[in-house]
Amino acid sequence: MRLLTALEGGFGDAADALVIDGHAMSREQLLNAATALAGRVAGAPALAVLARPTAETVTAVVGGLLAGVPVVPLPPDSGPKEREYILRDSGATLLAVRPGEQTWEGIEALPVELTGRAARSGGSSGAPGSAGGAYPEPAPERTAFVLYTSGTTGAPKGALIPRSAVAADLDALAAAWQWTAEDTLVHGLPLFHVHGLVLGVLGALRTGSKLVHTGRPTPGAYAGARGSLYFGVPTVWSRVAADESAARALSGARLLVSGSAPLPVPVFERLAALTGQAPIERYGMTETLITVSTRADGERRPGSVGLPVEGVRTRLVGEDGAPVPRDGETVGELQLAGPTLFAGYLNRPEANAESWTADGWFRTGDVAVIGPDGFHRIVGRASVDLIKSGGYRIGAGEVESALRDHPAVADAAVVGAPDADLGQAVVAYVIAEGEVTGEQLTAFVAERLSVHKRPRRVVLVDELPRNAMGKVLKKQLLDRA
Ligand code: MCA
Ligand code: AMP
Repeated sequence: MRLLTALEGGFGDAADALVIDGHAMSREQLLNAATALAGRVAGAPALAVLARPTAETVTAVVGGLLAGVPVVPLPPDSGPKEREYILRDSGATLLAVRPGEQTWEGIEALPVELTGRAARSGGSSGAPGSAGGAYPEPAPERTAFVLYTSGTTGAPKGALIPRSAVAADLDALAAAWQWTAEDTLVHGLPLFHVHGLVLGVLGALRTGSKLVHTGRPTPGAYAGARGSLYFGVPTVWSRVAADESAARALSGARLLVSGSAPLPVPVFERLAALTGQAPIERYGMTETLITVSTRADGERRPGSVGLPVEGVRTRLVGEDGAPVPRDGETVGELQLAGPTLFAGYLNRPEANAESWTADGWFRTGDVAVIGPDGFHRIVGRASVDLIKSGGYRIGAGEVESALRDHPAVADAAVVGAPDADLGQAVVAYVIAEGEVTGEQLTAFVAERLSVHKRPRRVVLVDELPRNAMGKVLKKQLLDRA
């Protein structure tokens, strides 16, 4: 079975089957343009895509997938430090861009044309391997994506996501959410993460639902889109809930789905009151895709992410390594197994060894509780050094290292402080040894890494609290923040 089952007919088509930031495409137009692109990337070790929310990005991603070439989405605002690392580590030789756009030294620009000749009329696209020009389906174990995601320290790690994991996850979510070709999916999430790209684009191309990408995930854009199925991170939902008329405009939707970070209970309740329906909350990770969710036909409990999706198994393990009872009270580290899991981190044998238990379970690093009824509640993260801000995963170590690159910074410690809008906000405590302002340091990080990794607040201090071993006491900093 093909990964993008709905791309090649059988699900009907429409001139506006996909609307990406105002640009409408039929599925046939997408298939033609992507097939033409696939002919130019086939055989490349990896295809990087400058992942702005555009029709070109969607075309490039689909082209890479058709050709069986691993796709490496590059955050469009990533600065040189992050960008150079991702391009080098992934081994990408091509970067999909808009026609006429320049790339950086060391990587070849691949302009994405939105017009392509018919893919299924006699092989005119030049794609090898089958009659009609369509590509043979690559093996399910082949890598669909290399998705870069932050760890507690160091540069981001490239998670290798097999095609089979994407297919298994989308099918499990379609079952949990009764997601079909009758739906119109609406969201405005970035296209370089699982949420916006795998669920938010490939989901539509597998289920056959229409897709409206709003460019930005603003309450007004969601309200105006008239969809049946909406995706958002909690920051998006809390902004919708604060905008009464936008929230009421969603009352005709079938399902509002939240994920990527904990949905605060007051936001859940306000959304339910204003739209007439309780949101679905689901839990996931770049490395595992979406593994636990409440169901369209089941209970939607505030503060809970529900039950494992089809094929996924979960367990809780205590600090001593022993199993934790499913009593709704005892916390443990959540571990996962199943067909939606990644194949490992690229070029990171140590991280791979640390991530898996001897008996083959993936350690999420999330702390959870499971009730006797099987409902899962995510309590927090085991490490203070992984921050979730606006649904983005940000490693404290990566931001600290960028700050230390500034000539006026002697040392820095970064924490995620509670924030009503973003869930957590990146706050940096910095020991400066020269003249520098917080704004300058914020801009420095935004330029070198990604804008969303920048500190929202910089506190200049004379010293950092440390324990006897010299380790910074982040809990103390959090109390101050
Ligand atoms: C601000 N800006 C700056 C600076 N400060 N630019 C340069 N330098 C600066 N110092 C600009 C930004 O570029 C942006 O411009 C604008 O100001 C606003 O920035 P920001 O405050 O970051 O945006 P926001 O509106 O507050 O963002 C909130 C958001 C965003 C829209 C909710 O955080 C977001 O899209 N989150 C989604 C993250 C996500 O998809 N995570 C999924 C991970 P401009 O407006 O021009 O861009 S996958 C996952 O977690 C798993 C699998 C799961 O479970 O889903
Ligand atoms: P990422 O790698 O960006 O996909 O981030 C994955 C992390 O996001 C998980 O390990 C969790 O800490 C967090 N996360 C995702 N969904 C939820 C949720 N519904 N509730 C709480 N945390 C979540």
